[in-house]
Amino acid sequence: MPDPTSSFAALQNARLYGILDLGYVLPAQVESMTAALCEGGVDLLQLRAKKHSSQEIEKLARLMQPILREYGVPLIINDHLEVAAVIGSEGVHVGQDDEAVAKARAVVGQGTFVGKSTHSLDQAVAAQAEGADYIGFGPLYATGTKPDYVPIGIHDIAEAHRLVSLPIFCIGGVNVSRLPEIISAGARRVVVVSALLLAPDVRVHVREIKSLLP
Ligand code: 3NM
Repeated sequence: MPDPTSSFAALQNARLYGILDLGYVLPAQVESMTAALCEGGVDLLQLRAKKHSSQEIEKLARLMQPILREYGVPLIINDHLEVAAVIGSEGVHVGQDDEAVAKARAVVGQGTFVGKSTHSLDQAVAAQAEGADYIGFGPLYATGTKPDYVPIGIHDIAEAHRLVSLPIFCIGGVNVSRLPEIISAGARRVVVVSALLLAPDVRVHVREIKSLLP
């Protein structure tokens, strides 16, 4: 079982949240990619797999766990609440269903943190009221990782931080060249997916993004 005190503390301190998305990474590369992201210095890592079975996700998550534990990086499972519960991941992430946070908590228990995707200020405030432990806020820009989502831009980032006291992870099209404007708009924490996973040298790229964050 994860130590909830240290994983909740890691969440509070996190600046760079990586997602190992199986749309970009082959199952055979999951361990080496996890190690590269950790060596570079991601603070949190989610496993996201939209087209894989629960059994496959569980198997891959179990391969990631020893590597993540070595680096003290919490593992967050996207959507698959039962997998999160069975493997004892530190966190779980859910989408915009009503009651998503309560449902997730009922399955994973109090020791696992629950994050929720939000796509507007109203949704951000609602997610806090619903009891989420952190929120994703985006997509800031159009992104091939979630092509059917309309970008919300960067103008509401500062207001989101005024309205919501939870950790807010800005997401969607975040990359090195956009980071300065995202940070100027008020972001303190980001999620980066394709820009990290497709980087020629993942470790170097993680370090570069971390060095640019406040
Ligand atoms: N969720 P990239 S945007 C998984 O807005 C995800 O909730 C989003 O990938 C949201 O860094 C997104 O490659 C994709 O743009 C982020």
